[in-house]
Amino acid sequence: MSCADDQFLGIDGQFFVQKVAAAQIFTVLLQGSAKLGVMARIASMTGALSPIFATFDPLLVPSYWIFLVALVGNAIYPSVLLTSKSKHLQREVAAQCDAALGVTYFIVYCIATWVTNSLSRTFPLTPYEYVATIFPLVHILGVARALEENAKPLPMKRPGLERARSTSAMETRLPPRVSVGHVVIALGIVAVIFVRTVIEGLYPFDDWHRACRPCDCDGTVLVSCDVPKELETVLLYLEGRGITDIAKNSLGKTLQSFSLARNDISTLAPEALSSAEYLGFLNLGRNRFHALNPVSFESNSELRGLDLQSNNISTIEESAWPDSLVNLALRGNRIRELPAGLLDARGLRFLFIDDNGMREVEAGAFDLLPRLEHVWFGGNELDCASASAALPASVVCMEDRCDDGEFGLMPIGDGFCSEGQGVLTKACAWDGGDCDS
Ligand SMILES: [Ca+2]
Repeated sequence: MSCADDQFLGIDGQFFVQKVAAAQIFTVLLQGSAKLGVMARIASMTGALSPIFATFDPLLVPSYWIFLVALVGNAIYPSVLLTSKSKHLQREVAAQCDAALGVTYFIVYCIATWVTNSLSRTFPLTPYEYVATIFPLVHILGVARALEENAKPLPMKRPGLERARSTSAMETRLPPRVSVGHVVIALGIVAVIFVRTVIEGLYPFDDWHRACRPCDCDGTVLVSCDVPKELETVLLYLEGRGITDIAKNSLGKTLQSFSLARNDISTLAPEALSSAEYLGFLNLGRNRFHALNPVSFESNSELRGLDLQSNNISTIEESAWPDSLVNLALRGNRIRELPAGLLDARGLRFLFIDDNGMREVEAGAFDLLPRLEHVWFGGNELDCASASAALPASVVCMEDRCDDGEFGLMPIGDGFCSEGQGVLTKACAWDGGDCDS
């Protein structure tokens, strides 16, 4: 079988050019139809990445264009090289082009889907997407093997292959008429795939300057997030976009970490977050909240961290938080009093109520926080000593300021060792103990 394969379809085989021509049409169709739309959506995620992947942010748009250029190149190169009278161009260079394009498809796509946290796209679930992702890799291995075989000295070849090897490049080249047909078909496929993204209104035909890109706002209300939904992204950062509210069902189900820091939100509609049922971390810091409205989090039974720092919150109302909540940051608000029996969060371990100008903590204020470990209390009128009567003995009261950088206070106690994010310090309770193992 492999002998026949070498003789007819291998790099030196009689039907090598026909095989390459056919395979390249298939590659263009598969890569283009499965991935160009994904790459276009990823391009419009620019500016909405987690700070962890900020380095890659400027690369999202170029990666779309690299992918598109690779597709066009893939459509054109076979008809140029396979019609060549030079055996070197017709065989080796064609195989090298093939391998280079395969590497491009694989690497560009994997990095782009990884940094946008579109994990189900990187590790696709449907057989079609699976083939489209893995095919270039398998193909590269095949091409590499063929090039390697070809590099072997002639005497190593079996006698039967001598005829094939002696076939001149002129005889085996793709007839010019076929090559014209090839390039027309291949470019036609790329054009159809491209037009489909135009119809869908994807990058570069979307409104790049819209305030809530990659989502859409009606005025200042976030009304849909189709691109992140379709990418099934798990992290989304829409910071400083002037957003005031979120319409029901705008968020995708796969969203796990969502930042709306530095917007203009004062209240959230009751079901604003209900569609994001796996939401684990929410940053609402530096908005305009003047009260806590935990009714908004009723459907978010996975919520582990909530950052509400630097808002305008002055009172704690009676509130039941999801039992999953581990870290609540109320730093930099105007909560002057902590009344008894109102803050009810059965799983809460880390509470930031520093920089509030706190004057009074009632006895029993922490009674409904049975798992509380650390309270940050600096920058208040009361200090830890004067609040100690209300604090259970097992709770560590912190007066040192835990400095949060671009990653915010949410890494503390999130269950992951957040080394390099500035929280592995005594003042930050050693990342909430996340690095102990
Ligand atoms: Ca951590």
